[in-house]
Amino acid sequence: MLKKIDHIGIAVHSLQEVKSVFQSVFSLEPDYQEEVEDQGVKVAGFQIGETHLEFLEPTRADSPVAKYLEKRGQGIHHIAINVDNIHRTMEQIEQQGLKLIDRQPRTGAGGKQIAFAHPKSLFGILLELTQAPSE
Ligand code: CMX
Repeated sequence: MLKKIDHIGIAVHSLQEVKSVFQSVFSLEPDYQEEVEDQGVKVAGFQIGETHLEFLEPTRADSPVAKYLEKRGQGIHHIAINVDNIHRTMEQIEQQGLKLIDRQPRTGAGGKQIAFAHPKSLFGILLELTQAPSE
């Protein structure tokens, strides 16, 4: 059901600051950057081996990431796991008692289909399911 960790999402105040630190400390540039308007964030992803660290900066005050930063400060916001069939996985995890935030998948960074499960139903982890556009 779960294929691999697609990315770890990290809430930050400034992507510019992250890019500057990653460039000077690790000589790393982001391999994707985009705005996901639906989620109220700008993201920058750095490849680390087979996965990514994805930094998220809010673009509006009412976005989930802005609320998270205000309440908990910068840090790990979610873990995204790649699945073969997002609809089927959503159905299965809901049947097993997890609380879905999204009733239907939405479009996230890179055109992936994404859906979230509530951290209160999974040991405090905000889980993002992702399915690549071609899958
Ligand atoms: N990880 C762990 N716990 C979290 C959390 C997170 N990311 N976000 C909120 N919580 C906890 C809060 O600390 C709070 O706990 P307490 O009641 O113990 O204080 C509880 O969940 C409720 O938090 P809240 O601040 O009242 O927030 P909401 O219930 O309004 O929203 C959530 C929480 C998860 C439903 C909302 O953030 C959401 O819908 N997230 C999914 C969408 C999203 O995060 N998009 C950004 C990423 C976009 C992308 O990757 O493209």
